[in-house]
Amino acid sequence: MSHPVTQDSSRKLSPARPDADLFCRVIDNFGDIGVCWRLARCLARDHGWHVRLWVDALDALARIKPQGAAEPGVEVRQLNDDTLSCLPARCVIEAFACDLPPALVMSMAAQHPPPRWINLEYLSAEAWVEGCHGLPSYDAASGLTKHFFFPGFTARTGGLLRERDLPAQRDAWLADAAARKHDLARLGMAVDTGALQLSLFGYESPSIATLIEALAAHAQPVQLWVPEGRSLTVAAEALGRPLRAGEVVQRGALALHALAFMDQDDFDRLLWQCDLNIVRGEDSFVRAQWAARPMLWHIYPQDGGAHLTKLDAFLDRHAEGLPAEVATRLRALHRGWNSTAAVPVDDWHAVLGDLPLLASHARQRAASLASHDDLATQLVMFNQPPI
Ligand code: TRH
Repeated sequence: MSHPVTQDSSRKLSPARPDADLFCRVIDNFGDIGVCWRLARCLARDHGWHVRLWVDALDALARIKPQGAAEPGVEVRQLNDDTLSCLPARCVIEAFACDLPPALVMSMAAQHPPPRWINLEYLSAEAWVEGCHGLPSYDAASGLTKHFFFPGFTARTGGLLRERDLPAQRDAWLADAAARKHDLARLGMAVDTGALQLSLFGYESPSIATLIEALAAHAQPVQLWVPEGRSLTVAAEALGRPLRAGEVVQRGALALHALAFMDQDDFDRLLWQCDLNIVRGEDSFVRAQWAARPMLWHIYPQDGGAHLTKLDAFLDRHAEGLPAEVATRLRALHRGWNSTAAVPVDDWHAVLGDLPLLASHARQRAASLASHDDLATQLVMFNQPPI
């Protein structure tokens, strides 16, 4: 059940003080900034918050952020610990336990009352998340308390990032052939409507080679869209030739299209129009679920195989309601893709045969997940003073 979010009237009393300072340090790739930019946008667009987004790597933000008009309500600032001195916002969010600049923590401690201090954690479907979401943690150095905020898949977690109008936007775009054609053409995508559509945005996996082999032998034409990046490099190796954005390689039934890296909104459109999306990390993983299409998750590898526990926890939830043999194949595909051994070509064929069933399952899953409050809404509720 979605909760309405009431406006906090204290905002109007101090317009100069932002509602949130959101801190992001880019470890690698695009997930850290991808999540933070999306959260900043949701807080601003859906809740009217004024967000200062502090980022140490503005170049990473530039890759994913739609160009052109500024985003009302979001102020992007270069994060530079040495020069940071400003009045903290009412709510200070450190994403993924990135350390806050010490000078900021000192000014937070000097405020009465101090800002709400949130540590936004990584997404996991594991059961323990419910018990840890919202827990306080005392910071002895400053005397402040911060709270852990865990995204998640159940009502007892912080929820998933989702713009308020996302399902409606997705469905409207899919129903509007002219808009679709225009956007896809802008992205350099000549879509063959009779072809099976796949996208590939993962890391390196030996299964990319067997996927190509299976698709080349598929009974129906296939278009595989691969944005520039790590998976495209592996695909190019498998095909034995370099691949630049805009180039197409034909192998049997398969046309593999290399795409230029696009902004987050266009990346959504790519996912919306595909029959199977291979995604990774955290943000594209969530977006593939909102696309309501079958998906395969390339999870971010962690030391000691911790990511495999996370993967299993997700699959336990994701496969709920699927016929047992389809669920078993889906699980084996995920396990295979995330291992160092390639998924056998026959297994690919079997899963491609499951796509119609997986498609209706994905629609149900997306609708069920969308019945929970989204992450930005929950954060806003968490920040409201008790009545
Ligand atoms: O890029 P990722 O692998 O990100 C990460 C980081 O490695 C991070 O350190 C780790 O903590 C986290 O994963 C779990 O995958 P992710 O999360 O899917 O982020 C990719 C972002 O890039 C996402 O916001 C979508 C966006 N994107 C575009 O905007 N345009 C594109 O063309 C593509 C392919 C992706």
